[in-house]
Amino acid sequence: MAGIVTVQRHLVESQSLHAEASGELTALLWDLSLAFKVISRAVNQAGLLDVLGKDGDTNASGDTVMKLDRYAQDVIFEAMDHGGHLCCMASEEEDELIAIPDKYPKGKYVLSFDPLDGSSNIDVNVSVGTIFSIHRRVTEHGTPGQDADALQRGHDIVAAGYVIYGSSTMLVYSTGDGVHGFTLDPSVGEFLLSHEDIRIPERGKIYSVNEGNTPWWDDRTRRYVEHIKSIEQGPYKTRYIGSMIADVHRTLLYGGIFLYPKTYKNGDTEGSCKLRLLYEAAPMGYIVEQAGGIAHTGEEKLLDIVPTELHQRCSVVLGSPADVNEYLSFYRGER
Ligand code: P6P
Repeated sequence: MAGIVTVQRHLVESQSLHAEASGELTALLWDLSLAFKVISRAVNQAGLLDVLGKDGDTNASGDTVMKLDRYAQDVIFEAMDHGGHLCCMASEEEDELIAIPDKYPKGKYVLSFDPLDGSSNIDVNVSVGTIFSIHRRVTEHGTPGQDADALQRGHDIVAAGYVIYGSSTMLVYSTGDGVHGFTLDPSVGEFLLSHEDIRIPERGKIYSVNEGNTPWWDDRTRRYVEHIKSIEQGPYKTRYIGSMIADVHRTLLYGGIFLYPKTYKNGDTEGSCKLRLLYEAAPMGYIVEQAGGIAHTGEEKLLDIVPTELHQRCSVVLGSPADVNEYLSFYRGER
């Protein structure tokens, strides 16, 4: 067993770094890790079980809900509703805040999550994932949670991470002391430490953006992308999976930049965003910044945004410091 570090052991050892830690966050994350194993089993069997195909519903963001989305939502709710660690939850799949049932105690944390991000890719066997972030509640302890508990800045996250259900199932999380990756060993049913203290490279050679939106970007973004595609820049390689956890996970390990800028379609002068702040952009931005990268919207640092709605969207520019700063120099009109 020498050298084998389970996520449980890592959580307990990380907790010991914080004298004030009560162990509640550790227990919360341990409960979450069980939900991830259950979802991993379903995603990996998706081709065999009757869980493919669209459930017909649409979620709060107007996306068609795939059956696995709903399954993942239910698994996380059932794993987290009774432990007494949460006062409420916010999910991509639920229009409103999710209450903790009256019969269970209300805890001091709030969980925001996207149960299965990238789900439009499920039936073509592309990596999908779960994204989560945890804040301390800001309303009266012991009472049912309120929107205010979920509507907090990314800077105030106490823990966040994602699970990527791909060629292997990997949990990547941070509690503020760096970013650590754990790979699920199905033979023992444990997440084992495989990527300790992940640090994003200062600069990469990969850009990740949906260039199908090029006609609707602002000119500065278009000029930046043309710049990194130029011969003198290498040029950069393009990699775009269309599943945020997969594109950001690769950016975290290999470096480079992930962009989902505003689009200006049909006379839209304000610009529209696609990615959701609370349970996509902020947790992924938190992870990237904990690994030494930068998370931005073009206009402001992503983790500074104070959410006003559970499903609000924002533009996303994140990745290696040199790459994000180069994009910002174009976006600010300095180049
Ligand atoms: P597009 C998946 O639906 C998602 O929310 C993210 O995981 C992904 O980065 C993005 O949308 C892909 O959007 O417009 O490029 O298909």
